[in-house]
Amino acid sequence: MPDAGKRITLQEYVISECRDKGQNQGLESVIMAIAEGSRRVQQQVQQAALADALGVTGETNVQGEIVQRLDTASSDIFVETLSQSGQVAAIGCEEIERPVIVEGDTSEGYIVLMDPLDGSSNIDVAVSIGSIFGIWQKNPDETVNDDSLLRPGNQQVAAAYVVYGSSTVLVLATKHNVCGFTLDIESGRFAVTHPSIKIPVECPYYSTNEGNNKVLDGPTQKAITLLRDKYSQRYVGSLVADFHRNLLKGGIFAYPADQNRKDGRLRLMYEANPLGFVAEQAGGAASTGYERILDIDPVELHQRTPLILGNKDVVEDTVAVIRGG
Ligand code: P6P
Repeated sequence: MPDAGKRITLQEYVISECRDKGQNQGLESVIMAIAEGSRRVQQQVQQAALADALGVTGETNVQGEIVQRLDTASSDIFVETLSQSGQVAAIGCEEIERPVIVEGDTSEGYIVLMDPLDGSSNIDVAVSIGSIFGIWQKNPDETVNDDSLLRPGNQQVAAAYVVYGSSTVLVLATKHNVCGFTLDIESGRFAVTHPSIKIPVECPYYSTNEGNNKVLDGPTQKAITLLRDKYSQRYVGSLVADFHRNLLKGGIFAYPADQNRKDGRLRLMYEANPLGFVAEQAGGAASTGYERILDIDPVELHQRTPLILGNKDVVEDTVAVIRGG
């Protein structure tokens, strides 16, 4: 087993990125809460079948989607670790209709928007899934309420995602860098494995649900056809897995609006905004097809958005065709 002990740990990295640079005081505690939660989620995901924890709860979430038992378990885990960090004032979560306002003195705290377990349809078939987090710094002395969470993505101070795949990788984007860490199962610590991630200029892959092609408008169908003619399709059906591959290898992810989903399928606040922040910090781009994702002024916690995400040049070319260029 490679010695993760010789690698910089996530905690050492976050201290150097934040505390030593005198920025985002307390962000380290938020990141470590995400890390601890993902370590526990990883254990649950790996053991779910053996613990009879697969399957559905019989409920539907605010999105009207069937709730997987691991969705609820993951949401509970992250709400607990984030609330106990002492630095989180409020949490928005895909699985919870209203924001969780954390009690206690968090006058200098952070606001975290999360999709605790993305890719639920893949849980029962052992395909990669993930967790996604957007992090905003609350305004000092603001008394947080539901509206405190409705901030544009361009005000995020950091974003992170975790992919539970052949290994468990946490990717953290701050204003200065995008860094990947791999979980050492034995020690329970994340160690640096991808020190400084930049999305490759070469773009070998496109990720889209080709089954939706028949319900796309003309310009969008043309945009997807151009991607199909140029690149190889890779589509897992888990946004985090598709995005992580494209971030490391080069590629574009496209879930555009269609006749059945005029506002798109994916969620702005805890999917598009965090991954758009990661993409841009890695030299990529994120668009609705008509505007930059991070510039959208949100009106509703669970609002959806079309999402074109990945290699900057290819995103820009695809957007130009969607807009009828
Ligand atoms: P479709 C998973 O449910 C998810 O929210 C994303 O992770 C994924 O990219 C998308 O939906 C897949 O949607 O319509 O292709 O099954």
